[in-house]
Parts: sequence; C-alpha cells; structure tokens
Amino acid sequence: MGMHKFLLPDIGNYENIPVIELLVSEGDTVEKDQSVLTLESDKATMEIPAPVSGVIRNLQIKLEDKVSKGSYICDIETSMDAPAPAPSTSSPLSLEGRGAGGEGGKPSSEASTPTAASPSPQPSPVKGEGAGLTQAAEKPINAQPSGAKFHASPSVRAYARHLGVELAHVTGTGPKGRIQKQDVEAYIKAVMQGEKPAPKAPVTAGAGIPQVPAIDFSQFGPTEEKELSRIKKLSGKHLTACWLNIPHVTQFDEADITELEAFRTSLKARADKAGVKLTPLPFVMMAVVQALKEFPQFNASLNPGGEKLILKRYYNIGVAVDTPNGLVVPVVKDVDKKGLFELARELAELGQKARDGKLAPSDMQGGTFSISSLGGIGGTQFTPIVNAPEVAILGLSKAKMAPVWNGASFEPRLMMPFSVSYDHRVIDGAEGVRFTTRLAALLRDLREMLI
Ligand code: CAO
Repeated sequence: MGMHKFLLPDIGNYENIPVIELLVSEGDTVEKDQSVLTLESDKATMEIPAPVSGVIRNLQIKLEDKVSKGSYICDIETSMDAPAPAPSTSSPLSLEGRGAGGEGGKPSSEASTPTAASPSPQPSPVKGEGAGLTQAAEKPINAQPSGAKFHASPSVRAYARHLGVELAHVTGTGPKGRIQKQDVEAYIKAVMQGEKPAPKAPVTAGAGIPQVPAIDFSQFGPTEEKELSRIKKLSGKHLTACWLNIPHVTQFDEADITELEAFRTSLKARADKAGVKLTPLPFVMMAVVQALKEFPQFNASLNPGGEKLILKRYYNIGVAVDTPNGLVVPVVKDVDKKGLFELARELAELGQKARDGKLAPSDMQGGTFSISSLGGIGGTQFTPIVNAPEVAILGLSKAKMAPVWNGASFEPRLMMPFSVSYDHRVIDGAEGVRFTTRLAALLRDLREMLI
C-alpha cells in the first residue's frame, strides 16, 4: 500500500479555475488516466486525469471550488506493486480552447509522496469530430471549447455520444444548466418509460449509409441554433426517403411557349372577369395530363414488392407550394375534368390555404404526379426529387425570350426550361425523353391536345 498525494499539475497561466464536475467520490477506485475532475476557464473545459491507479482518499475539493497549480485534490491509495508515475518532462496542461496550441509553460514539478511524483498531463487534441485541432500529446486530456450551445464536459459528451443521446434533448441540472452524466441517464430513463420520445436516428442513418460526422462548430466561430419548422422536419424525412429509395434520372428540355403565352394574354380580360389570375401553370397541368394519358407509366406507382406497376386512371396533380414554414404539396384532384379557370381558382385557393397553414390532410392526399414550379422565381434548370410513391415529377423554370433558329433565321421565342425526374426502375431513359419531347410539343401547340 502507498499513498499518492494528487496535486493539480501545471495548467499553464491559469489560476483559480472553477471545478465544474467531480467525477469521483471517496472510496472510488480509479485507473491511471481516468478523469477525476473537470475544470472550466472562460475559454475551455478540461478534464484532469488520475496520475496513478488506486482508491480515492481524503478528497479535498468540491464542486465550484477554485483550483490552481499545486492545489491538493485528494490522495490516491495505491497497491504496493502499482508502478509509480514517471517524473514529468513534458509540457503543461493547456486550457486553450479554440485550437490554440497551448504553447509554453514549464513542466509540472508537483511531486507528492516519496514514492511517486505527480505526472504532468499532456495537452491533447481537442475533442470534437472534424476538429482537426491537434497538439503534441502522449495521453489524452479532453479539452472542449467553452461557449458550446450545450454545456457538458467532454466525458459527458462522449458518454452521450456512446449512448446515442443528443445533448439537445437533455436538460442539464448542473451549475449554469450544465449537463451531467446523471442528466443523460435521467433522459434515457424517461425515454424508456415513454415519458419522452425516443431520439431519432440521424436522417443520414440507414443500412450501409455512412453518417455525416457530428461537428461542434462553435470551436470554429460563433454559431446559433434554429429549430427547423415542423413542416421542414416532416418533409425532410419524406424527401430523404424518396431520395434514398428511388434511383433518379432527370431529363431536361425546354418548351416554346410563345403561342401559349399569347393565348394566356388573350384570356386576361375573361380571367379578370371570372376573378382568377391565370398563370402558365394551369396550361402546363392540362398538357401534363394529356402526356400522362399517353404515357400511363408516369401516372403510376410500384406495388410494395416492387414487381408490379399500379397504373392510375385518375389524374391528381400535386403542386409544390412555398410557404413561410416550408414546402407543402397540395393536390389538385381530377385535373382532366377541369378547365383553365377552375384550375387557376383551385391553385390560388390551395396556395393560400397552404401559406395560412390550413391545408387538411385530404388536401395533400391522392396525388398521382407532381409539379414543382419555380418559374415565378427564376432559375434555368433544377432536379426535382420524385415524390414517392409517385414515379415522376415535373420541374418548371423561368421562361425567357431566346433567339431560336427556324431553319432560315433566328426568331425571338419564349422558351420555358423544364425537367422531369423519374424513377428509373419504372421508366427507361428512352421513355423519359419521349415524355419530355411530347410535353414540349403539347406546350408549344395546345391544339395537340385535341389529337
Ligand atoms: N416562367 C415565367 N414566368 C412564370 C412562370 C414560368 N415558368 N411560372 C409562373 N410565372 C409567373 C406568373 O405568370 C406570375 O407572373 P405575373 O404575376 O406577372 O402574372 C408570377 O410568375 C408568379 O406566379 P405564381 O408563382 O404566383 O403562380 P403560379 O401559378 O406559377 O404558382 C404556386 C402557384 C402555388 C405554385 C405558387 O404560389 C408557389 O408557391 N410557387 C413556389 C413554388 C415552390 O416553392 N416550389 C417548391 C419547389 S421545391 O421542389
């Protein structure tokens, strides 16, 4: 048996650093290098490891005590055969947080008992995935920049990570709301007892899909956390499922809508009289329905086994609507049975309901094909994500005048770029381009719909 007097080693130019966490109690057995306490300066938190293995005796400090180099922490009762720690020859602990190298400081000389000198722990890589902050180190001291959104020591963060708990869900009960080990445990208990919802797997998690590493960005600069809207959380999950489950191909094309635009303009007075705003979208919807009738595999869904195609004999078009809270896709039902003005009125009503957050679930169900129109905003092309279980989606971009060669000269024509993303399990590339070519022809000359 021997008694090692554990004094706080050299921690650089810091004095009176508060103890924010005591990770041991009297009588606990610790292994050499196991964290004993956590200190926090205004720049960083850092865990101090045990210099030797043994049993904690005569604990001298309590939470929120302030300590400096040489402060008496405790005694560690060692077994006789326990190896004495090597005298320190290395640089002092660093409390530098944001990537500072912890330069300078002399080696600790805080020897204690006749049998053992107190080792000087090394500066270490800052914990935090992707940090890339390295300091020459032989053994790890966990250091963590202060000012992170969730106050927790590196060991608590590691513990939470190990259990798959996001600190954002945990209520800290330590000083200044600091999250402690028991808070993580209390959270897990609450989840197990159904008092709290189970933590969700990261959106990138899944069979064989490597996760994006979690990075504590506050180590690089100031950050702010903003909760995603409920709609964004829901649509994010759905979009991820669509993106991961559907082998997408996107076919680009452009439609000459010069005549369509002239027709639309000619209808303006009648549209005004009917109290509707007639944009190009209702025309596109009608042309899409015609194309869907000619290419029924685009108005279909795969059965759950993925062996059969369910062709739908109704034409319900989902239209992506931009709202302050995120993207929603109300569905215009039975588009094949409606006229231009009726479609325009319904689009305006659904758009308004969407922006007011008043869409009923039934307003968003039953779609067979979707349109994402960004044409009112801008852009030249984009790749929309298929809205599963549908198999194709049309993306509209902004129409603009362009010189088009008519075989003899360039003519100014109003050209609308568009794209169709489709599920390649259902639709071949040749079918994809036939569909877009036909859609462009229908939009160029609406009389094609009569044929
Ligand atoms: N090219 C050029 N101009 C276009 C156009 C196009 N492809 N599409 C629409 N426009 C014009 C309209 O004619 C209108 O012009 P005026 O005000 O001068 O008449 C203007 O752009 C705005 O149209 P709008 O967006 O109000 O109407 P819409 O019928 O095209 O769209 C709706 C209706 C509900 C889709 C729309 O309100 C909306 O929310 N748009 C945003 C779409 C969106 O966010 N999609 C999400 C994509 S994420 O995948």
